[in-house]
Amino acid sequence: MKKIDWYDEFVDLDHKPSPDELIALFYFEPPEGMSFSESAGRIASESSTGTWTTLDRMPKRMRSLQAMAFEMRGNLVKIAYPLDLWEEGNMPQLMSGIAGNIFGMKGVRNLRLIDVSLPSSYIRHYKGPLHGMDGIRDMFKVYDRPLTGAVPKPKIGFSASEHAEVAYETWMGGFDLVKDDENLSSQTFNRFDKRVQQMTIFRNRAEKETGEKKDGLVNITAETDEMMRRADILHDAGWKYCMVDVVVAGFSAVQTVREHVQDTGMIIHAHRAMHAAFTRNPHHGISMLFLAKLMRLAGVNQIHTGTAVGKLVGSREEVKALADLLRSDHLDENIPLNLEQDWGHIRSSFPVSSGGLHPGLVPEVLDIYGKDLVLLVSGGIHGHPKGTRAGAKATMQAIEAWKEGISLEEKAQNGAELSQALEKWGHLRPK
Ligand code: CAP
Ligand code: MG
Repeated sequence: MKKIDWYDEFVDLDHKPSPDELIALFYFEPPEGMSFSESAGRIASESSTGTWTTLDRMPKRMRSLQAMAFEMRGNLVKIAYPLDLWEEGNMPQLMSGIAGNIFGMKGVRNLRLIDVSLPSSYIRHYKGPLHGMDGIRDMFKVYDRPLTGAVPKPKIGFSASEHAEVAYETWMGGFDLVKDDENLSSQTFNRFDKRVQQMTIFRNRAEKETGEKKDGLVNITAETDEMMRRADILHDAGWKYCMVDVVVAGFSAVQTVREHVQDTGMIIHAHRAMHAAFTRNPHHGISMLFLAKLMRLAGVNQIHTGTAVGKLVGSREEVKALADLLRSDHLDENIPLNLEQDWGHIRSSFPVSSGGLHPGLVPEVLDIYGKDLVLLVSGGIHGHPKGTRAGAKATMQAIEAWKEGISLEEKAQNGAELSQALEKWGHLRPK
């Protein structure tokens, strides 16, 4: 019978990828009655040049664009993608290929994109972060501890001036940064322009009174032209950072913001709200590791990576792998978590740990991450019995205890604020 499909031509276990091929690692489950090889062929075909049936008049040269499944181990498959499949520097197009139709194919029951090893011939078309972690530390003159920050809570509802007053208390408690919550943009009760104006007044006052650099992660997420306008308002008011909800804004928007800050030198904080819609299921979707890789490549300076001990999902191993991916120049292959990655000219990004944290959990988080981290403690300072400023002080005392290698309880003997925090929360791990 005449061959009607050609998926087997996208599987070659003897294929040796060339140095400039992109290598993707997938977890996959074939549907009932389909072999692993047939299913792997469908993944490679649909994410490169294939379709469901043979094409008798296909020009021979197009075979050089075919992806090739070349290594299979249980539910894991590695697929090599010729470089020419990918437009230089176009992140959305990369995702339409390796993370597009394939998730909806009947040829897989489940499919998860774990990682893609990007060759230097691909990453050279991206700028990456404008400042590495060192550049950001130089701005704050903070070198021996994590950068610290908090979100005013309740997360939504303050007026612009109330928001700025909470920010002032946070900065006066010793924190470096005050972050907008992911769903705060420019609502009727807290317009963006008004919030920036109020925050600027209180930031200047806090800097004057403390002698320390203070800044904010103000959320510019909106339609892209409006995002540029908001970034410029921040820059003109002397702010170093802007914040983007990168998943809901999208890869194109992140690339646009990165181009836009090239001249102003602004730092981009990436919130990852909505990531868990596709990162959480271990059998289907896209790993947080790959999202973080793309965000560093796109040029964000810091991105949320979890706590392992707080209120949101993310294992200790995943959190550690994420931190290494963002901070290092090279990552060795560590299946099933990640593939090898050389970062070349791409500067480092800070991991951000946030979500259900309070002073009692600080040492556990720092034991995982070390000091090269942005630590966000929000409910865990505003819920302090003595209020926001005391909560921030308690957190700073907890960081000092970790640095000094002493227990929180010991540190609390000389830190009333930490003692009060431990009395309320102890070492509670919120659910
Ligand atoms: C944390 C937070 C952050 C989450 C995001 C919140 O507040 O502001 O958005 O940390 O999760 O809205 O829950 P709390 P992740 O400190 O009061 O919990 O960092 O995992 O992306
Ligand atoms: Mg939030």
